[in-house]
Amino acid sequence: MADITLLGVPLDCGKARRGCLMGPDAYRVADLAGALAELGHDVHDAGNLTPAPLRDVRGPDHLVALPQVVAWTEALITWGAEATGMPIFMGGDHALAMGSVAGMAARAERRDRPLFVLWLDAHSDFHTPQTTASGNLHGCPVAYFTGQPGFDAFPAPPVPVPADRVCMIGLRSVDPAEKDALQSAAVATHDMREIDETGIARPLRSFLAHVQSAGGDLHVSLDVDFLDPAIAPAVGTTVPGGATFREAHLVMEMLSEAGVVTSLDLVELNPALDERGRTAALMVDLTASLMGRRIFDRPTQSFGG
Ligand code: HAR
Ligand code: MN
Ligand code: MN
Ligand code: MN
Repeated sequence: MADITLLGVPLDCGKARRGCLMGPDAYRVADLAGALAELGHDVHDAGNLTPAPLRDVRGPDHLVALPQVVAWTEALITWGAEATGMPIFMGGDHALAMGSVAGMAARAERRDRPLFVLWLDAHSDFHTPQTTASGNLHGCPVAYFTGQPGFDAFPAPPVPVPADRVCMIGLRSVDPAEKDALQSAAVATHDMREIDETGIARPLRSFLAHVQSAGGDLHVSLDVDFLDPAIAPAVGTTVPGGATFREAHLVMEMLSEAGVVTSLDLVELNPALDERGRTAALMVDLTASLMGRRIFDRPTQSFGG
């Protein structure tokens, strides 16, 4: 059983529309801790993280809340590098993944293991401060933690994650600049057209086999908008054509069976946009599936063969 730490990260400045700061409490109200404890895990709620003190940082003028996002990133890297067990980062918007992933990469290096990242999102979040048109830093975390240039205002990621250790599934909103950058980067990108043609299990299975054979740690970053808006309305950036209830559960069950997941982000939940808490409840159920909830037990799967 896992030693799970829930960390609230009420970061709400990665974009203009407010509400994600209520995310951590929505997960508490939906009893994420109870759902995981019921599966036999040892669960601790570490409360909410506090950002580092604001510094006078410079960057392109159109960036939204740059000093604040830098301050959160610093606090997350410090917290994550020392974390033990299985951290679950309860967001907060996706700008938190700059610090959560950079922190987990620092921790993985200390454990002498390579860190891999599974990015479950409608968006590739691969902008740099120079390419983002919106100025919203929640659209930039993957470029940051893979060590792309242009993040001078930020602390350098202690251990950049090589792009070829990142796998994105669920893509259906990729800006032209991101598309160009992804074409020359080694990130594995699986868009919804591919999922429709081949199914969601195929790219996931091959990525998990790769993580297993490398003896890696796996960080999963789950953006609410990975899911179809019909089942997950509580997000500011809904994009039609997302993962179904069944696809999302299958992903979580395969992740659980692979036994390689060592940390998780739950991001972009905006409780002000939810309908009677159903998106929060779905995210809790998906996390429970990731942590071992099953209909029936199956023989442990080997993704190597
Ligand atoms: N690509 C767009 C931008 O940079 C939208 C980014 C939206 N990102 C998230 N997280 N909601 O995936 O503004
Ligand atoms: Mn414990
Ligand atoms: Mn995202
Ligand atoms: Mn998204």
